Amino acid sequence: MKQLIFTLFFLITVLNLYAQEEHDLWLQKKKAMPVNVICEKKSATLDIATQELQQGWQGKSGASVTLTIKKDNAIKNDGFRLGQNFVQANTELGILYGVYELLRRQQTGQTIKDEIYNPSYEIRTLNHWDNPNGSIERGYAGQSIFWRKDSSFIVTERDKSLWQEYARANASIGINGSVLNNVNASQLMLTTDYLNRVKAIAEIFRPYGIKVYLSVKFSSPSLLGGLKTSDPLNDTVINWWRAKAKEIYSLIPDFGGFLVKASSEGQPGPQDYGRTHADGANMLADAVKPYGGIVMWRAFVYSPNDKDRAKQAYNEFVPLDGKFHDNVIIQIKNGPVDFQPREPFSPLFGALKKTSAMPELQITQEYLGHSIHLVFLSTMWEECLQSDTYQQGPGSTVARVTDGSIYPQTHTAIAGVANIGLDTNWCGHDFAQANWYAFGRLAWNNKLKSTQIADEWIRLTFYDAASQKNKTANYSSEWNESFLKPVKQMMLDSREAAVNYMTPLGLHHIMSANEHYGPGAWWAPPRTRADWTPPYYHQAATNGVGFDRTKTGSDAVSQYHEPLASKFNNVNTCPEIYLLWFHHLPWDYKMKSGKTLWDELCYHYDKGVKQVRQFQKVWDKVQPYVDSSRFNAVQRKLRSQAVNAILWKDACLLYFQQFSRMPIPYDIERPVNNLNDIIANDTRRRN
Ligand code: GCW
Repeated sequence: MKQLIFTLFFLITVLNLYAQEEHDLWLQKKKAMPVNVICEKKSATLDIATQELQQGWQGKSGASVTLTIKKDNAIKNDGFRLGQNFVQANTELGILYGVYELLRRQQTGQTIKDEIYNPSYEIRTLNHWDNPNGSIERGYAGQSIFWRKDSSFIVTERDKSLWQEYARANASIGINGSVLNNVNASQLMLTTDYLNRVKAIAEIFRPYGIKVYLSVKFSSPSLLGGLKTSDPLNDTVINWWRAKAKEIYSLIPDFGGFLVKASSEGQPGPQDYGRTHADGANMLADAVKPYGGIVMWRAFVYSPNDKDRAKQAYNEFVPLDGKFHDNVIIQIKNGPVDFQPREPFSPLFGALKKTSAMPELQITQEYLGHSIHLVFLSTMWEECLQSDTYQQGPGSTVARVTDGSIYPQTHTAIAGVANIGLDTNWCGHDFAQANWYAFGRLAWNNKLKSTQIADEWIRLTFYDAASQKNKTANYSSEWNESFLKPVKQMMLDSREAAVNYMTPLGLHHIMSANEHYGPGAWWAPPRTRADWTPPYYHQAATNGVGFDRTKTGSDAVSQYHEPLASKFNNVNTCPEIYLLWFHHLPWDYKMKSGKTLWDELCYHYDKGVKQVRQFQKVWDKVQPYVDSSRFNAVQRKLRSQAVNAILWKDACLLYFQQFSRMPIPYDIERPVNNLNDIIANDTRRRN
């Protein structure tokens, strides 16, 4: 009996330890060297900075590090100057960020020289699509860390410690804002119970420099306040919002502001009252202005009447350029349709010239295999941020037209839709943590390369320094060769692999309806909005496939500056990665490779599957370097990913083959699923 209890106790402790590694993200506990921290001032933020140094110092044993707050014009916002033994900044938060950078550089073996680090964006936020009942829209890692189903508003010790860990993780990568609820917002969020909980969250976040924001429902004055209208130009409505802002700021003096999804996918908005987005955004912006708040107004709008959904945000917002107040920022998804595995950048970037514009990226993998597929999204975001809009000639990248480099913006910002939930590992998939990390790093420095980000993340998350002692003398070089190198390559290839087995050559929006996980190119029940059905996007027919957005088609190409408009318009110069986004082409169209379009499509799907099969081999081989809990979890997920990749390939090839009427090249593995079965399963799952 005694033995059994002991064994159980041992097992639980070991399991907990393992879970702890998943839970600690890129902030794995390290054995620290003694360090002497010299800091003249005292504050909660500076105490954290000091403590972090003491707990994580990897430099010379007994070294002294000075933390100095001193005005320096070369340092912007919460930027900092860093040397081996000092951090200097204009603000306390700058000191904290500098400390995290110093420790990161020590832990990842990067050089530390006297250098200034300035953030690319002033506001770097996570958007949580968390509902008041604790569920998360497009969340794949458990329930909300902020809200609970039982609508109990008691703030527990567990809540507090989780929020603190979350705040610390964010601060360590420079994130400084959290929108705490879904953009499909509930008016409940503005009631006293919820606002008091927001206050409690803000108090935990404050020393880490994380401001809280809320998504608001535009019709709240009617729904909550009982007003007859929520018309943004109506005085009682204006006063209702002013009073609400006053109430919020009396609870949370550093409240960040509002995020708004309005007149979009059925959400109420100014257009319900015959007003414009500018009328709506400005009214809210004026309400928070006296307190220094901002409004992030989403440009994610489309209606079923338009012939091309991809054009609509541009059409609605460009005429309003210059009409928004200076504390409004237009939040624009990276692509013109949705967060697809690949889209060209939204043409709104580079079109707005007198309005602050901010990119919205999706960290949660709604269209990229949820928390089942291993997909490192950094390369996708890098592709978007480095896309040239040509707004002011070559070099006007999305990064530069949003970070204030091309024209002055009153505020600069970037948002990432979070993938965080109550799961022990926060993100559902251990590798999905890398996407949270990558978002923060790119928000801080939008010129960073994905290879550096992956390198840092792997070292911080998986390198077990303690194990060096138990193993060979040159464990670190062995680890670099046998773990870091192959795992990094797998991560860097993973997004292209997903594009290959899901939506190659510019295909998009052909996923299964509702849950957006598997394939669903066929889905088009009668009386469904066409722009919610895949055939609207792929346009497959016997004469070919793809959406004609050329000048003779929907003319979406003309929303881009030259020379891009002409480049996309001409089938010979359009990059093949965007081919079927911009062109409808016959199945036997000759590709650059010499293959027909049909064959090329088949080989892309096949390649995607092969890449995932390869990832499985890579992972199996690195087993000696990973704790068994994370090893097994990732191995299981890779198996599911492979099954799903094969399903995508089979479904898409068999479905499109009905139109191409051409054989699948004979050197490609034959489908193992029947199209009818796939469709039947898909339909069953949805009913
Ligand atoms: O991609 C779609 C999602 C919705 C989401 C919407 C949006 C929050 O399927 O779940 O709603 O985008 O971004 O507003």
